[in-house]
Amino acid sequence: MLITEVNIVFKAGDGGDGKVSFYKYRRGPDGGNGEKGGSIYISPTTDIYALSPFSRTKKIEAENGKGGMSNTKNGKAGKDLEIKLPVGTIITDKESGEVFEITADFKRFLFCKRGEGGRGNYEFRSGANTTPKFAEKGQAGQKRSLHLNLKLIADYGLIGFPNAGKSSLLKELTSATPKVASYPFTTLEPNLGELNGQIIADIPGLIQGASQGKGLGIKFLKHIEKVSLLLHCLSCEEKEPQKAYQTIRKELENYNPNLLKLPEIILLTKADLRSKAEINSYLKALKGLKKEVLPVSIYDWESLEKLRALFFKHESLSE
Ligand SMILES: Nc1nc2c(ncn2[C@@H]2O[C@H](COP(=O)(O)OP(=O)(O)OP(=O)(O)O)[C@@H](O)[C@H]2O)c(=O)[nH]1
Ligand SMILES: [Mg+2]
Repeated sequence: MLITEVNIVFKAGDGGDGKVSFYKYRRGPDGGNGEKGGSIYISPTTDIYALSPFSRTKKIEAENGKGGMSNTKNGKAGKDLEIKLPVGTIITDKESGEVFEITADFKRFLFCKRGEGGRGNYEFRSGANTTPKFAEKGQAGQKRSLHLNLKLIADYGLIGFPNAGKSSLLKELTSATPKVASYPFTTLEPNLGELNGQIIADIPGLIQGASQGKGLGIKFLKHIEKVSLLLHCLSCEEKEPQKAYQTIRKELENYNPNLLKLPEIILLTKADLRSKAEINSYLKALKGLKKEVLPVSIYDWESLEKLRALFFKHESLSE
């Protein structure tokens, strides 16, 4: 599943404590130094699934440094951690309020600073105090409580009435696993999937009056404002396909007239429910719209191949 939002704590390793210790027979100090902990670095990745491992964990910690030992032996340094975050991630430090955005040209960045090791009592010997009975504590590694929010800019947007088969198509075309059910408003939050490096967004169904706040649709229209292609899903179950199509277009227009300027194709969904002749009469009824119309069915492999081919054509045209 694509994870786009997590709360997590990143913590750099603490430094090891210095040791208080004395040579057995000569009475001088021999406590070694603690070593530094590991720092946490962040860097960008194009893997949009990179937040997924964080959904099962609350804290990511770099190794602590080990404490000093007798015989002036120092501890062992903790290993640094490098965390790759998907391009488009907005990191908010919940305590300081600082915000970082992972862009494609983001350079590897020291994000949580290690704690330095403490000095052992050997380091504190002097003429005035030949037997120091103290050592330094290691410093704490930096800890940050974070909110990570991946804002993907979708390339394709699936829109249409509730129950039109939008989520079913996303499921067939990508590895996303959205909920699909035979009732309206199954999808309550946008689902995202990836096909050939392109992001497809499936948003909750729109209904008449959506632009005035009816149903769930309106607050999700912002996710499709920047797509390069709208996939307008129109079910073969619609009795008046032209009218159904225009209802959705009107809602888009009321929300933001620019949405009407986006390239759009009509997917005549659930084509398996109708005969060839019926599909042809649908195509005829939609001809006046002067839009590309593709009958598709999740049960017809060939129709899905045609849809994939259409995506690839669109991609190569927009490159
Ligand atoms: N026969 C047939 N049924 C389909 C097809 N695609 C989807 N369905 C069914 O139609 C119903 C609705 O599918 P969804 O994919 O949940 O529809 P949706 O557009 O995402 O619906 P909302 O999330 O409510 O907006 C489910 O029962 C699906 O199994 C298809 O190609 N053929
Ligand atoms: Mg859905």
